[in-house]
This record gives sequence, structure tokens and C-alpha cells, in this order.
Amino acid sequence: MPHDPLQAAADLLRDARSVCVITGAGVSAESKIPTFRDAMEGLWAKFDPQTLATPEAFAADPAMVSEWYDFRRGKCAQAEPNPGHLALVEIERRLADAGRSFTLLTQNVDGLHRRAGSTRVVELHGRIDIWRCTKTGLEYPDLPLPLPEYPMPSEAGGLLRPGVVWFGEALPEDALEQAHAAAESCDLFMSVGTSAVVYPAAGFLHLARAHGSKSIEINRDPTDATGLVDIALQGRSGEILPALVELAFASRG
Ligand code: BV8
Repeated sequence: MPHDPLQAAADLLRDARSVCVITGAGVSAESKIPTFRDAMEGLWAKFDPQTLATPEAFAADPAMVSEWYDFRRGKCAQAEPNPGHLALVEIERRLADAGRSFTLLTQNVDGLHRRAGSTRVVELHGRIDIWRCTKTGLEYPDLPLPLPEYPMPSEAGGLLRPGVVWFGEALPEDALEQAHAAAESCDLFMSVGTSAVVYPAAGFLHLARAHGSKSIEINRDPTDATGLVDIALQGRSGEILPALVELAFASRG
């Protein structure tokens, strides 16, 4: 580990030709959205999100699962992008201005990267603000908050399910393709605010490294990725990302 890891990370970011970032719930934690494995809030404290975020849970109790997602959808709608999200928008802008490529892969379903202004976003696990008909696949964005009933019947006689990828479900093909392409071609891969335990998302760091990219982790706690990356910066994404951008690009004004 370099003696000044933040400066070393900034040097890698400044000189990178193609950057791929993956974010997890730790980036949105700075916007007061509880991470996936943190203690669940109040009413939901007695449930394990990993068992709730599955097709089986929805089939068994569509009303309860719909209410859980609608509760979270409301939390996400109330949340605002934080300095970590905005720093990633700045990195995208700086690289675009320099004719370099940037791809932001996110496991987060809260839409905060898009709301912050990121445009090169690949939402690997879908979106919590969209409901989808279980019969036709038709998508319903912007439904009233909260929904009038749980579960919501669809016009086609099915039910509306959350537009997220559940455990045991395949990620969207186009998202996987974009993620593979970005991870294989980048010369800098950054893993930010994720415990790096959920696959295939956690595999993109390995793919990038296998293709010779340098790698940086920014996370509050050590993870499975910490021992693999070139530079591990431990701390809050809302503080480290802006500091990194400042060091990497400030001299360029
Ligand atoms: C699939 C949407 C196959 C729903 C989510 C190997 C290969 C492929 C699959 C598997 C495999 N091994 C196991 C699997 C199965 C499974 C899996 O990975 N299980 C794990 C648990 C072992 N994977 C799947 O099921 C995937 N599907 O592979 O399908 C298939 C193929 C073809 C056909 C059919 C099937 C689907 C996975 C997607 C699941 N959906 N979310 C919802 O949100 O309700 S994943 C969910 O977990 C969230 O998206 C979240 O991002 C992710 C991780 O949860 P968290 O821990 O909360 O978040 P994170 O990991 O980001 O951790 C928070 C971190 O932030 C912590 O480290 C903390 O230290 C840090 N932090 C906290 N605060 C801060 C901070 N850091 C910085 N600053 C802070 N302030």
C-alpha cells in the first residue's frame, strides 16, 4: 500500500484512459437509505432482506413483499443525492471532457446516481421506482406513493411486482453486456460502498483485474475485495470521493 494512498489513487484516476466504477448500498447510505445488510428499520427489523428479495417470498406473500418495497420506494423518493454521488458525476464529466471513457455500474435500485446527474449508469439490479406486471412485463413508473393496495392487481389480471432483480433472478442481458464490456476494457476499476458479496456484480472487479486494470476500493469496512485491490481507502464514500476528485482534477481547474 502506497504511503499516501489517497494521492496514489488520485494519480491513477487522473491518468486513467477508461474508468469503470461499481457502487453498492454504502454510497446511498450517505443519503440515509439503509444498506441491505444493516439492521432493518422498525417494522421490518424482524425480516431478513435476503429472504424478502426473492420470487419465492413474493409468491408466498405478495402483499407483505409489495408493502416492504413500497416502504423502501418511499424512502428512496425522499432521499437526495449526496456528495459521493456528485463526485461521481464530476468524474464522468472530467473524463468525457478529456475524451476518455467512464461507466458507472450500480447495484443500487434507488435511482440516486441518475438523479445526481450521472448519465453513463448501468443499473444491474433494476429500479425500485418501477413496478412491472407479472403477466405482461409491462412497466409502471411513477405510481402513486403509497400504492392504494397490496398487492396491486395489474390491468392484465396479474400482479404488479417491483422492477428489481431478486436473488435467484438473472440480471438484465443488456446490463450484463455493458458491464462486461466496461470491466474488460477499463484501465482503472473502482469498487465503492459495496460488501462485494453479491454475484455476478462482485465478479466485475475480478474481470477488470484479469484484463490488467488497476483497482481501488472505497468502503467503510474491509470486504472480500480489500485484499485484491491496488489501493484500499477505508472510510465514508461521501468524504473520500470528493477528496479524490479534488486531488485528481483540481490542478486542471
Ligand atoms: C443470479 C435488488 C442466476 C433487490 C439485489 C455466483 C454467480 C452468480 C450468482 C451467484 C453466485 N453465488 C451466489 C449467487 C446467488 C446470488 C448471490 O450473489 N448471493 C450472495 C448473497 C452469495 N446472486 C443472485 O441471485 C443474482 N442472480 O445470479 O441469477 C441466474 C442466471 C440465469 C438465470 C436465472 C438465474 C441476483 C443478485 C441481485 C439481488 N438483488 N438487490 C433489492 O434491492 O431488494 S442485491 C442487494 O444486495 C442490493 O442490490 C445490494 O447492493 C446488494 C448488496 O447488499 P448490501 O450489503 O447492503 O450492500 P452492499 O453489499 O453494497 O454493502 C454495503 C457496504 O457499504 C458495506 O460493505 C459497508 O461497509 C459499506 N458502507 C456502509 N456505509 C458506507 C459504506 N461505505 C462507504 N461509505 C459509507 N457511508
